[in-house]
Amino acid sequence: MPDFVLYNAPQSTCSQRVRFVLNAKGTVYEEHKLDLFSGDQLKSDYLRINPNGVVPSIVHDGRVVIDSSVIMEYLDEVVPELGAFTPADPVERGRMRSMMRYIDEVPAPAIRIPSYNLAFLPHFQTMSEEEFLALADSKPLRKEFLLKMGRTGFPQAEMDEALGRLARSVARMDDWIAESGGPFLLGAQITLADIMVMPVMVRMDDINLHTMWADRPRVAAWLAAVRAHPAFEPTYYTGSLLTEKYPHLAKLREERAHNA
Ligand SMILES: N[C@@H](CCC(=O)N[C@@H](CS)C(=O)NCC(=O)O)C(=O)O
Repeated sequence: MPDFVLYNAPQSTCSQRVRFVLNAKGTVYEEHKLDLFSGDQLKSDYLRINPNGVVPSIVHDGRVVIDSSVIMEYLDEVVPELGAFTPADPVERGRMRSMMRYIDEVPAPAIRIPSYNLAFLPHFQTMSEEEFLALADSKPLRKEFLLKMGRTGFPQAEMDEALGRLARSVARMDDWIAESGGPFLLGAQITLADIMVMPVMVRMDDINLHTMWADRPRVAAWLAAVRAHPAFEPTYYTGSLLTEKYPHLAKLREERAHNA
């Protein structure tokens, strides 16, 4: 059995961060794919690993580490010989960590709103009100989030607010790249900060929000550089994108390609 066991979900943006680090380091790991719509993350066996009832979680030599950004830092510490994603200079390291905090504060929660409204909502609409309330109640971390969405989706005001936060995040990334000289957020080397925000940007691209960086060539070049990393493809295996699962989103994307 490999030393690392990853519990995750193909389309989960938090899981994609961790898969990228594992793949980039060439780490051998056993992958467990949880079906988040069937509630695998809320089963008692899994709650013993991660009491927050979310993915990802990693078990290393029988010991559990949870929360994607913590797992990324942990992996970079325990597998340092296979490519470091953390700058050696303490000031740069601090800079990377403040970017990571910003990413978890602003764009990472914001992308959930369009993701749920555009892709996941129909799943909840098939439930009765009682089933939906019971499901929300069973979620240790996301009860209020789900109740706010309800079975009609987040209201337009909430959607606009999320899109505003995403646009501000893209502008912030553009500033960081300009300051560092790129192509990555902190300069020539890809760091954990890039990997943190990668799934948000890939998701935005997937759901046609790429227009937010249409006039920001530095951000477009950043995304191209991340996609060119050898860890990108194995991380985004088939089934990792929303357009690969939801035909109505795929159709929008095809129209986009057609009009380009
Ligand atoms: N802060 C946590 C958040 C994890 C999280 O929200 N995971 C989502 C998928 S990206 C999840 O498991 N959702 C399941 C649910 O809402 O029931 C992390 O970064 O690991």
